[in-house]
Amino acid sequence: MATDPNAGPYYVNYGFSHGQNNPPPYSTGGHPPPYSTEQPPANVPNYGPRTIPTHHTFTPYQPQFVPPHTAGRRKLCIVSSILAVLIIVATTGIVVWYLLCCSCVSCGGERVCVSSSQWCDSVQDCVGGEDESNCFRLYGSRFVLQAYSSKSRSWKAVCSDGWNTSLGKTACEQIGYSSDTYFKSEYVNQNAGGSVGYMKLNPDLSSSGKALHKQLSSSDSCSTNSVVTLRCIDCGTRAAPSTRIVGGTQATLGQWPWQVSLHVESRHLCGGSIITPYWIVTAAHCVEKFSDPGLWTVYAGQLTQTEMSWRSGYSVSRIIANNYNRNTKNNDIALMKLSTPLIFSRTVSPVCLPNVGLSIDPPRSCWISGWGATQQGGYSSDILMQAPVSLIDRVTCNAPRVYSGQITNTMICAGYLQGGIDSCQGDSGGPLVTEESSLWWLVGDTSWGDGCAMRNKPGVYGNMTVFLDWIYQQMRMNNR
Ligand code: 4AZ
Repeated sequence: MATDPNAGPYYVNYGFSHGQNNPPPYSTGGHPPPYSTEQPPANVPNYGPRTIPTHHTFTPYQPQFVPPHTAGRRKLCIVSSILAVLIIVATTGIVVWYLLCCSCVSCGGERVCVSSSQWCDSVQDCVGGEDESNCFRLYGSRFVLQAYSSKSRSWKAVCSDGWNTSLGKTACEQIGYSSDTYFKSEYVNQNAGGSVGYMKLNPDLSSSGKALHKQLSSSDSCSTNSVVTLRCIDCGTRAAPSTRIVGGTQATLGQWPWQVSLHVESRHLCGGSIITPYWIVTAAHCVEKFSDPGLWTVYAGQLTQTEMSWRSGYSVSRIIANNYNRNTKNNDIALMKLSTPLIFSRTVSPVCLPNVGLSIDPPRSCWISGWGATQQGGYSSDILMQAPVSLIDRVTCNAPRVYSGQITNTMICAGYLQGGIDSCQGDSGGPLVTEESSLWWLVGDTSWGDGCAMRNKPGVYGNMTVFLDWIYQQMRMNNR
């Protein structure tokens, strides 16, 4: 990590947002209407201004003489007008119907159109079942449990009436966690839910053996007026006392208990973050050349590389890289699954994944940590280093003199435009975290940058918020 204790923060305040209202799987979004109403057809009659006679003689009961070709033209005119009106009405109707009812979202990789009203309706429409597999999510810093309502095509907080630990464990499994890490369910005032209306457990006892989502119905009332907050894992806390730091400094043991060092052939290559006892988040570019899990050893709970050299680490059973593009550096995230679970302690514990609805907007202050180089082109550090960085909004980071349009929505910039403090070679895959509501959240994974700590070249990190659905999907699909 390249650091300069004298460099100060640079703040620019623009928001960046979650796709928090999308239906469960990835929405293809913004469909243009299938019909354009902009240009009328060329044969539509002309309704331009006509001259209206102001003085005329009215003769009652005297049929006027109309030449035969004029009568035919008038008829044609009336028929065309009626046709034009019908076409406009029909087109408008189709567009309204399309927008209200059938905005399509795709099934996994297939190009099947399943309406958002078919997601989580207990009927499998996608061959892979994607439309029924992502029906619960955790919202905001309080972890409010939300279920997707196919009826209202929106996410609703789950009413706490009738809730219990067993249901909490089931909901955690549906999200992607193991019931082994279940921490707690609590109840909070409905306003914390960030949604209107509820999903409520059916009082009907016959439904209790069914899948959890089938036991819920959308409702306007909830007798306790409280909703479920669900903690699937005790994440984001650290036992170590935090010290005050200006610029980059050496970390102390337990300060970043989710930080791991990833080794190939006994050498530190990349960093990573613990999210569960089995799963590590890292960068896809770290595993691009070394995709065989057998090559890697994971070290947790150690402060120095020297100590790792004589201790044993954890072996890796699976590596799953996202759809990484080495040219654009898009989707630079990967997951490693350990062969044996980590034992959590004062020095080894998970960071929280950023829930939907969590406000983490620039210029929020965050922290980076790692054993990477302490200067551009230099050696990696023996001791774990840490530095404070500020999130930089995408517009600023895409400016011509910064990254000139290279920053996509799968990336976040953090650091300082004046340079001085940054991540560097060897920090890749490691955490960019922030503290909110007394918990630490994973905002990004160290990805790339033009050099280290240079002016107008801040660090670029994978945007964890947009990878959330992918991470949970992988954890659900690879839970054995
Ligand atoms: C790297 O090569 C790397 N300054 C990581 C972070 C940054 C640059 C390079 C950001 O691992």
